[in-house]
Amino acid sequence: MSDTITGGPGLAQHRRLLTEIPGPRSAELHARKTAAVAAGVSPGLPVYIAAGGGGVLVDVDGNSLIDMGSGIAVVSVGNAAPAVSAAVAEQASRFTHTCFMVTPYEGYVAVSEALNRLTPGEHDKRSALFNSGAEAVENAVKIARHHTGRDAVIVFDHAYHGRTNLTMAMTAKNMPYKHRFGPFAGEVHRVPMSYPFREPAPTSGEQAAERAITMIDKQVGADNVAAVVIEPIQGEGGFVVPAPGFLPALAAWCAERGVVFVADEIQTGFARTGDMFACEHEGVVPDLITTAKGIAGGMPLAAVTGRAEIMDAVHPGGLGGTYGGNPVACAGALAAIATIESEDLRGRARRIEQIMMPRLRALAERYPQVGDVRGRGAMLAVELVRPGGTEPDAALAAALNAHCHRNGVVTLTCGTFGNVMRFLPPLVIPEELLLDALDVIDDAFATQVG
Ligand code: PLZ
Repeated sequence: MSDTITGGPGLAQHRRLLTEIPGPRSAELHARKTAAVAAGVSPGLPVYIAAGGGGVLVDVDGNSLIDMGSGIAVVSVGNAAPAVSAAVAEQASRFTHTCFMVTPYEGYVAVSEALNRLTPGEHDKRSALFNSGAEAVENAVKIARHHTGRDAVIVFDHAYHGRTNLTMAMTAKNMPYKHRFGPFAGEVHRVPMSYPFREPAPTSGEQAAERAITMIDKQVGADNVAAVVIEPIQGEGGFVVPAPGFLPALAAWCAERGVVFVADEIQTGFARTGDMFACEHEGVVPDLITTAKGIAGGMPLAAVTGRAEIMDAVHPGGLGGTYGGNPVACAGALAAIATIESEDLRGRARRIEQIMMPRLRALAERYPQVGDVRGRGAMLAVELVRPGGTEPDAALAAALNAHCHRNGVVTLTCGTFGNVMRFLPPLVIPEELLLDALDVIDDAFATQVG
């Protein structure tokens, strides 16, 4: 059955377990994986997938699992979304590659036009396309340095920007991302984030911005700073939502000091938080914005979009790559973007928040181990602590996560301290499935909280 099954929203939208998780066929594949694939590439839940669609993943044993991770915020339009699959198949049958730097094609231009139209701000914009989020971040830094003639890059505590050498330097967390992979790129400076739950005393967004800016001024010097790079809501670092006012104050300081303000919306972008981009929530208009993940319904594509005068500062030939803006990925992106707009997936993300938030808050009332409930739209999390304080409880997060997995709900953890359970369902997930996943999460607390 799993050999012939096709995906998409036509898949039965239910949770159904036929075997234990992982099942025997997954276990067999995992033994092959262990013998063939580098140990450093390590799946969090080794069930091998045969098909996906709507809000489910069907594994090679025929189990149907609820997808609460979207492959880390990628398949927001659903897995194997019909419009994406059709556009990809159609493009793949015409041509799969020319290299845009050799002989160009319309899809790349059309994706750039869409990005210029959809990203915050009415100013003249340009885009450049790449393959991965890390590559987009690298290029945003290249462009900001070229434009300003300055070297320093400012990043934040708990930040995640990728696994390449420069983006490892920009990422905060040592294990597993950086440990023994140095030396790292220079001129990357880290300053404190606004992390309301972990402030020793109540700190407004403006105060937190002032704290960061003072550190930049004193330790780096504004005139040496090319870019401030920030995730409007931090992803891997723990779904940290900065206090209101933090992002606008940083953006205003950047504008005053000629620093390029880069919003890394690789995880938050494309309707995930209920707005097309998370920056819009506070009316922040970044100079450059990096996107990937949700842009193309699962096809590898990433972009830098920004002010024309900054983007166009780079000399012809200064930006590129063999595969960046691959025509098949661009076809997927155009279909995904059309779906986000026509199906009002922003509205769907808000609805998911309306359904999930009260349930997560109820958990916080029942269990003192839930220290914080936060996020926006379909990017929500609970932070787990020892009762009565803020001491992180990563073991509890792992136990809750494992309970969900055993019971057919694909959940993810995150956070500097590994103590955050995060929820990133496809925006098209049917409501009954979401409610079923919430019941499993409730059950995880009932059975795992000691
Ligand atoms: N910036 C904000 O979230 C990718 C990482 C998974 P790539 N996040 C998932 C892992 O463990 O590797 C991410 C992100 C933000 C940049 C990136 C990097 O995007 O497409 O993984 O390179």
